[in-house]
Amino acid sequence: MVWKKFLVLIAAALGLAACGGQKGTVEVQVTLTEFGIESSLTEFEAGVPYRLVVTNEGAVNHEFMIMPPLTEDQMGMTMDMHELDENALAMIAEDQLTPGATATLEFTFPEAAPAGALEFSCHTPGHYEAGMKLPIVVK
Ligand SMILES: [Cu+2]
Repeated sequence: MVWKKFLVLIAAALGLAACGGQKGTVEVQVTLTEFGIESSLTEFEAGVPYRLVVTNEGAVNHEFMIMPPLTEDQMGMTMDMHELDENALAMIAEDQLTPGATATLEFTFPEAAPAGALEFSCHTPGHYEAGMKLPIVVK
């Protein structure tokens, strides 16, 4: 009798653990085009795991970055790609986002970011200036 009860408890605990892992991740659909970025979510919560499913619906390669907006000074000049990568919180490289491709990025924002602090962007030369940026907020 007692033994049976114990087994039921174990099964319940395992079931909860399995659910917890699944339930926590929030899926977000992001679409890249010439020249814009759309996202099913632009308000995020720090500490919540997100699965960003990024699709390139355009006709040329794009890349996807989560990083602070460029200043006007930075925008005028050709940015050093290495410098850009260092500023990015997360990114999907251009070779994974060829036309028609979908790439997935698992990302958890470590801390809150007020309006104007972060955006989704594409820094393939010329694309950012052409409009490939989308402001986001992290609460
Ligand atoms: Cu682009």
